[in-house]
Amino acid sequence: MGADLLTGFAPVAIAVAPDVVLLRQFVDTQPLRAAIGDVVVLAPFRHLTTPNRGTMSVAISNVGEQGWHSDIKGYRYVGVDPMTGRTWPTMPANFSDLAQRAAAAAGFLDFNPNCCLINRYAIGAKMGTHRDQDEANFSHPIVSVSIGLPAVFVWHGAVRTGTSIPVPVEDGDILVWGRSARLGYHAVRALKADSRMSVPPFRYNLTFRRTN
Ligand code: MD3
Ligand code: FE
Repeated sequence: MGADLLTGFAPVAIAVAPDVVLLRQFVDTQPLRAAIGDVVVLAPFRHLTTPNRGTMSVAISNVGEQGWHSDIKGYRYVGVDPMTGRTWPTMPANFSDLAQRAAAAAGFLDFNPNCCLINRYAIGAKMGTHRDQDEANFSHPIVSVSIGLPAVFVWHGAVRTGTSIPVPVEDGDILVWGRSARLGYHAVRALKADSRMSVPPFRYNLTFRRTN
């Protein structure tokens, strides 16, 4: 495989577990940050309420035909943003192109996501162990792009309490998982302050999915 045109680094695909592929330093995130800044004017970041009446430490927004939402009624996808009453912003072309390209590099051809959840982690924010199961079709992979401060993903696999594999991820890293790993349990550890990229002190994650 040749040097990556965007980053100048040789792309390296690492198998974290069966059907879980990490693409380190796959993308220059600067254009992605610009696109995030544009879309959150239309669909602002918000801290959602969970069915057990907690508040998520991660702030979220969405782009695409559908958006992931949570309130006391449960987790689900919605075509209209409950905060604004408008449809979600159109998925930027550089988002969908990247998701398709990363999925293909990880061995998942023809991925065509219809939504992208944008997560924003401030220092201390975390995501507890869960699996992505609110979609109507699990035959599609998921592509996750890390932007900004480094974090530690944790892969548990088929059993919530199973052996955990910590995966440190940095700006520009992409994780792709599907097939036997599609319903695997995973988490993100509490974000720590890090001198590598302190302004702004956030980690963003783009999670591309096909819901149908
Ligand atoms: C695969 N968000 O929004 S990576 C979600 O970083 C969500 O914000 C993560 O999980 C985030 O539902 C996206 C998901 C993940 C985490 C750890 C893993 C996938 C993994 C470890 C190994 C393999
Ligand atoms: Fe998840």
